[in-house]
Amino acid sequence: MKPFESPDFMCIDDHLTDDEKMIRETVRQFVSKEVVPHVDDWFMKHEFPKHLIPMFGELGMLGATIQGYGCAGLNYTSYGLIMQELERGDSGLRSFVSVQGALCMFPIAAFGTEEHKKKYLPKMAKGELLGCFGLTEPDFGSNPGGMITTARKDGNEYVLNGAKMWITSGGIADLAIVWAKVPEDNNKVHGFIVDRDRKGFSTRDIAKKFSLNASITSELIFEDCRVPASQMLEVTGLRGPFACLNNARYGISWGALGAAMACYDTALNYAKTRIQFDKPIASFQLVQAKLAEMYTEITKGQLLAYHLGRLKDQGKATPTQISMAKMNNVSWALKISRTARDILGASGITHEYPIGRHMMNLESVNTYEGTEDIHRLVIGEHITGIPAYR
Ligand code: TGC
Ligand code: FAD
Repeated sequence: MKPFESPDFMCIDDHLTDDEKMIRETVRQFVSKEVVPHVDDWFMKHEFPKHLIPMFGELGMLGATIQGYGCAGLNYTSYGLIMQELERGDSGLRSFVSVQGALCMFPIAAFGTEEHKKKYLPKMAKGELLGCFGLTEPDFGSNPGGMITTARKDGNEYVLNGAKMWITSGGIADLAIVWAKVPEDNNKVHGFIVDRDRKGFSTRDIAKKFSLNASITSELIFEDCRVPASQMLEVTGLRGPFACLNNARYGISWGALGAAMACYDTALNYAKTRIQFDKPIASFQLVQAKLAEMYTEITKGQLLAYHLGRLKDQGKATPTQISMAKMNNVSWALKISRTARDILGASGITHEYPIGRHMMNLESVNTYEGTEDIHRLVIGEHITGIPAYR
């Protein structure tokens, strides 16, 4: 099979540095060799490929943008390219890397003490310690501000009670970044690093998913779980978890392009070789219209992600710009996967091709990290000045 090449209609490659291209190529080869041939099997068996974790570490993918503490200190464009290549393999693997880096290592780096950073980051960068991020609750998804998990102060400890739901990597995590309301601080939201071995902390994996089967999704349960006050992060209010989401959403805007590219590439190759009415179906205008739309939307998504990456590297990217990129690129990736499935006809529903898996994964990606409509409302608020969530 010929090596994968990403579309580059608008010559974005001309603007990438040699280092950025080299990072993309390294991850591309890793995904082609270690992920693509096996991932359908993992997906079918509902298995997360833990054996890849040390390789993620060796390749510098974990906490890739963090400076020092054993992290690669890459720029955000390189990080985006890594996410794109990983998600070409499977959204579940990109999810794992997003959660470890953007949602767990980032808050430790940004809001942790020097002691936290030294204790956790070097091991997390190697994949020796795994993290999960608990914001969503069974009754509070799009509206995390309503959360009912509490962390009551009791002397030099906080006592956590509540549950977090749909938590990526929960079942395998050595630590959880948990967001809870502190009654002694007017119910303001605070973040805690909760080690797996704390008494009163348990997890339960969510089985029988249609989507992200090669990723672990769990419930976190806290029953009078005591954590030392020193495990509290130095940030108050929802801006703490939302700052983490900005980084993860940014990565997803690139990642979704990778899934879209895998579907487009599969559909294009299929259309050129599938004969109906004595001709390749790629020769029919309606099929070409579908391919042209997929190609155009991938190209527009690339421009959005690339420009956002450069803004982020200059410290200029705003949360609303990130919302737009996450919303647009995931929404289009999902539509592209559905169109690709259509081009393959009946073959599109089989596991012989990756499209069905990407399509089902993208349903989750469109929901997590803020649903498509929540991001639409974020943009609506930016335009009108009127928040319309409530
Ligand atoms: P609101 O009153 O607007 O804001 C509260 C405070 O937060 C600040 N803020 C932000 N700060 C940084 N970045 C952002 N993106 C921010 N958005 C808001 C805001 O300035 C304010 O700060 P302060 O200091 O004045 O208090 O909040 P709200 O309660 O009205 O909610 C707004 C809304 C709906 C947009 C927000 O709640 C939202 O984004 N909801 C979606 C929830 C979500 O995305 N959950 C994701 C959970 S994690 C996950 O899905 C991981 S999947 C991982 C994987 O497997 O890849
Ligand atoms: P709801 O908030 O109940 O939304 C249901 C529907 O109502 C959606 O269509 C939504 O757009 C719509 N809706 C809600 N409010 C409004 C409104 N104001 N106006 C218009 N429409 C609205 N969370 C974590 O904290 N950590 C994780 O690691 C994590 N991993 C996940 C992994 C997977 C596989 C999945 C599926 C989810 C994960 N999540 C995680 C949770 C995810 O962030 C939430 O599912 C998401 O925020 C949406 O919440 P919800 O599912 O409760 O849907």
